[in-house]
Amino acid sequence: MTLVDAQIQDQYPTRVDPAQGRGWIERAEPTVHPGVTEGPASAKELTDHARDGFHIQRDLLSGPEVSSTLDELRAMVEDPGIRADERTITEPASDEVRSVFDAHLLSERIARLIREPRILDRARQILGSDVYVHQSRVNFMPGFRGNGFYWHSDFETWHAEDGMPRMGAVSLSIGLTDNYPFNGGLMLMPGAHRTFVPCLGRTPDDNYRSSLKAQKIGVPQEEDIAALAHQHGIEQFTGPSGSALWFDCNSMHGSGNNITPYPRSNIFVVFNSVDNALVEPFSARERRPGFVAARDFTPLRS
Ligand code: 6CS
Ligand code: FE
Repeated sequence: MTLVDAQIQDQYPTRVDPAQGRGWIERAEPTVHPGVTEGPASAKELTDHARDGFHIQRDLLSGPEVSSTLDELRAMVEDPGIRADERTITEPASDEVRSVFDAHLLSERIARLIREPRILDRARQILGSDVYVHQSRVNFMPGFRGNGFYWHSDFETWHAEDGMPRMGAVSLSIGLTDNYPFNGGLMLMPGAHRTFVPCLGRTPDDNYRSSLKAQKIGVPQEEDIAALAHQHGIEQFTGPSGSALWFDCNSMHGSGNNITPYPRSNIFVVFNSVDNALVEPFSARERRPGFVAARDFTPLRS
């Protein structure tokens, strides 16, 4: 096997046939990667992140920063051009906006924010290298009709459908509205990020056109979810707007539907290590479009 073959060897086979079985695979990579010793994250935050696969940052954004960002995004989704754009995903049962992808390209404010040391340098500390944006989105999770996201590992999708070789990415979720236990606050299983759970089912062509509305392929079997929950328990990211959650690409997470009047609108930005650049999908016939899986690996600079 050449070095190249070794580099693109599939360490995490998924979307397998039931007959192949789907034994759990132990994570090969560290969660906090070595390589960058300086940055805004404290030793305790990094220890917590390594242990649980996530850590919470209170008051990442100030009140004025939250309100000005939310106002800009709410105005943006009123624009008919944005509503018609393929990067805008509506809820399955209504035409409410569920997500807008490429938020860091559509919003100058978000473009500047993610380059600030308080965010960029924390991502570099966790990933141990220069980073680039793999994907960004605003999940609006509107009141009354905001559908949740079933249990899943983002990495399972990014590996299978985007060709992300290893677990070298981290997501940042920033609350633009208050995140409550009852309005779709993100649930995570602390420590489950150290286990890769292969999923069943072949990836249909253009899967993203439906999976971003409601994911059917690439979700674990119920017995896997139950076993992980019994082993690790379930915690929830809640807090006032401006709070932020950093979570590992392989965190098992999900959120419930929002039937309350209170929207749970969060910005999500996925940082990938420049040493973990995408290759070809490991379990899909075609690449996904750039707005869900960037192919420009230029390091992000302040
Ligand atoms: O397919 C994706 O990339 C998206 N799907 C989910 C359920 N979470 C991560 C990401 O936004
Ligand atoms: Fe996700």
